[in-house]
Amino acid sequence: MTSTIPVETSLNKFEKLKSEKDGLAVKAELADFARIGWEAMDATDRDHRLKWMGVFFRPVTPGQFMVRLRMPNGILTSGQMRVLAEVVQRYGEDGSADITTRQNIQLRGIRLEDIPDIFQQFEQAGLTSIQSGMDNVRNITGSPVAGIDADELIDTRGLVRKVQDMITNNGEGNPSFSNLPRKFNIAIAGCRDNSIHAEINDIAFIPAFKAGRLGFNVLVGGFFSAKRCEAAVPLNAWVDPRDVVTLCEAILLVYRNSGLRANRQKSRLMWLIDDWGMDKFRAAVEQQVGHPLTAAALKDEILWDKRDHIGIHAQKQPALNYVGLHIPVGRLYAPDMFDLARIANVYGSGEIRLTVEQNVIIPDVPDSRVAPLLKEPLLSKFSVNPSVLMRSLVSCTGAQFCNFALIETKNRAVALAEELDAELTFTRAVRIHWTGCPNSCGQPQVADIGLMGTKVRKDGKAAEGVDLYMGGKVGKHAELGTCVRKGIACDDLKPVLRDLLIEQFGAQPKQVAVL
Ligand code: SRM
Ligand code: SF4
Repeated sequence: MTSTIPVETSLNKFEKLKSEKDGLAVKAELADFARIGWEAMDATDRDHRLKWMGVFFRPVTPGQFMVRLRMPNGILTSGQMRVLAEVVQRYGEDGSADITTRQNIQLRGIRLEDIPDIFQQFEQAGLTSIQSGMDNVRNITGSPVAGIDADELIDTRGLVRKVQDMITNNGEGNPSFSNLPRKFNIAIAGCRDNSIHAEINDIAFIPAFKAGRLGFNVLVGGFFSAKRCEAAVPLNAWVDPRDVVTLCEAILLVYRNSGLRANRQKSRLMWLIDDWGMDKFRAAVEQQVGHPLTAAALKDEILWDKRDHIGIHAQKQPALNYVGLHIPVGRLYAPDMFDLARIANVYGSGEIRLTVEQNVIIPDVPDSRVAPLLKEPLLSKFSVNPSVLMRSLVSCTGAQFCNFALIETKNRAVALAEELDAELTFTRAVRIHWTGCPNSCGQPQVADIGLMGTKVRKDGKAAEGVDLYMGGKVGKHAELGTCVRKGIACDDLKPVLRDLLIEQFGAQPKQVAVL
């Protein structure tokens, strides 16, 4: 495949750095970087190109890098989890990792000098972090209960893996897709509840029947950014599962070759679709595929409300269950990771799955092993039955590690959810998502209550605050929420949320016993 990336006369900083040296070129230089150390490195290699290897310089903690893996369909083995646990325990500054909003894992506090060793261990374990940052395709999400859900329509596991292998050249790194105009997200939904927020991806595959055959309707252009947020729109195409890889490749090539590159705020796929109109975009994809696309099925099969997969659920395989564990805001420490690996081995088949709500699923637990699993001490930390607000809580990284952050998120999110759970009773789920800045990594637009970090003035001083989003709907008829109130100081947030929960979500204050 040849690269035909257009050369523009005035390149922005990122297009310039990519045209000077491909991001993947740093792969061959990792040993050198490790030897000379981060302070002596070329700043562009360190701050940007390393992200092509999934290695993120953290200005908040200079010298302690973040490593973002790829977890196709959010699935890993207990052996892989153990390798990740060993890495954060041995090489990580505070031995922690995070489950991300793309069913993925990021390791914290990693030193550059350890990267060659760590990558060797990844390779032996069948793990990769390649092309997981900057202008590459992010972790590809798929139904978290693929292959074990009794009601699933299409098992997404193999498809997600094949798309990842195509994009990354089986994990070796693929220069054909290492210089996209911007980041790119792909999701493949195989169940009836759209448990991966397909609609917020640049390409989304949604199960649909066409002439009695089961395949996917295709949506394109969904994205969030500080400038604009859009749900994906229909491409008016239906594909057989066997054609998913080819269609992804074709759309990526159209985007790579024709996507807008002048302004990074206007470079995501939707901006190209707007520029061209859907008919021209679809025709370009058809030309790239080499044949006409089949028109979309009139209706898709997303008919259910979204499930969160927490708790104990019967699998499609008789006498087996999957057990969803709630991981508060996705934060894991090395001992937790070792324990999760052990639990997956002792009670399940050794497989571990991740959800976009930053939680874990242990599949293949026989009926007779459920009760002993529930007695495991780890389950007092990672509950199968968390309190209502904690259960649906999602948070991006925030100020602890992210230099874009306008506020601290994860600790604040947990503290507030715990306090409000202690004070209120609920008759329904309420999904609260926190995100530290307008980049929206914590997806506040899909939440019942979304909280986006901002700066406010309180008592004449600058303070941390949030903009309030509401109206996000997930599952069938998914819709994006919008900002309904701006600039609430974090110190004033609790009573605001309490009133909102009582007035709009039917929460009731708990009765306090009078003695
Ligand atoms: Fe994100 C940039 C973290 C999901 C939109 N995101 C970043 C960076 C890399 C910024 C940086 O260099 O510090 C953050 C790293 C912080 C850190 O140390 O962890 C970061 N994004 C995350 C994660 C870890 C949030 C989380 O706590 O789960 C998620 C990692 C997913 C993964 O495994 O790959 C994450 N980011 C998302 C999502 C949600 C999603 O994909 O469903 C979005 C919105 C959807 C989208 O992209 O359309 C998202 N992240 C962004 C953006 C805005 C993109 C844009 O087009 O403008 C940025 C900024 C950028 O790319 O310039 C960004
Ligand atoms: Fe960082 Fe902002 Fe993304 Fe949160 S939303 S991880 S603060 S870039």
